[in-house]
Amino acid sequence: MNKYTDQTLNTLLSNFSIEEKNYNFKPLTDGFINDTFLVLADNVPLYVLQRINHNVFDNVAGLMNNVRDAFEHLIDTDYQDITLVKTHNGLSYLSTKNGEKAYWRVMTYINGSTAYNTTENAKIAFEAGKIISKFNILLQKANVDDYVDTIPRFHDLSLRKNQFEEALEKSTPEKRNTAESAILFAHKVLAQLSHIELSELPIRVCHNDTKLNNILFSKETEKALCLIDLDTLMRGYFLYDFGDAIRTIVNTAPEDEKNHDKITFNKGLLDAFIDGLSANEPFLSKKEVETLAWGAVLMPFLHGIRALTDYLNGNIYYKVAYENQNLDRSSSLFAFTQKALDNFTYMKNTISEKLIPVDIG
Ligand code: GN1
Ligand code: MG
Repeated sequence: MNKYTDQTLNTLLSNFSIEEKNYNFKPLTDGFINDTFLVLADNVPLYVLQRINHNVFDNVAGLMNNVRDAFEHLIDTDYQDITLVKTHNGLSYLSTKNGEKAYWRVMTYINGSTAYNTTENAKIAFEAGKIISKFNILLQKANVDDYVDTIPRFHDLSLRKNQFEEALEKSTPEKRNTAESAILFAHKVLAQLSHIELSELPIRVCHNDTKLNNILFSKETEKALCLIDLDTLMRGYFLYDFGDAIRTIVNTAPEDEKNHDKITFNKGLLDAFIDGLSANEPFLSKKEVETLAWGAVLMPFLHGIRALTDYLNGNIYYKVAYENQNLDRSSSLFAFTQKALDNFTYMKNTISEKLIPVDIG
């Protein structure tokens, strides 16, 4: 991240339609994929400048087109909008070629907003549910065929299984030994999940990365304002958005928590989140409501197996802060997957009590 000086970043910004001045930059280091900077003038945060990782997202033009289209639908009194700042050429991103190729975009920053990595607060859980249902309801008006798959088969379990088996085969005996219990767990759950039937679920434009820290909240009122990080916005099933939220809200510990005693399946937070989902008009089909609980098993498991695969591959996909971080993340995500399985009946009952299905033809 330190590879960019303020001067380099100011030069990049001069390509965008914002006032020319000497901005300051604060790296935001929570993401695993892109490089992100808060842009400040006189200590006031004004914009977010981001370098899109084109090794992960190889169709940047398609990705930015998805985001532009979605922003046109995400307009509502209960949804705060973010604007893409155009370049002087009228484009929604800048591509640079001097030396290494890179893609940059600038978005407006919502002052007074904040994000949480974890929460113990039922109001935050409720608000998260409410904004996620609002987001999915607003995007029902979008045409799924206008959206490209920014990462094809992103949440496809059979793809992730193949990538895992391949990494396992190529990995060293030492790594396999260190990761032994995670590998055993992966095989066990892969067998259990193979029967989930997704084919009758409607395909929606989903966020596909609705972890809690991708939701902005008002610092003052704790109301959820909007979702951020729309890079994986593409076709998907609602249970993906459900499961990613559950794994980061109902578990009050961080994603890479090493002490598994701290990993929770907090029923109060689950109830509050589902109450939030139902605070907007009903929008889920009968089949979606019936299969929703699987999302809370599938998503932590998918992220866990991806992290495990990356550990076995030698950390080539996610940025890691230390050698075994991917393994710690996978073990922790698997511990939560087990808790979701243990609480499956409770989840199913709560969902069917609180979420009224609709006919969506
Ligand atoms: C990655 O970089 P970030 O935090 O937006 C990953 C998500 C995971 C997340 C954390 C494109 O997202 O799927 O939820 O790490 N994004 C991609 O596990 O792989
Ligand atoms: Mg993301």
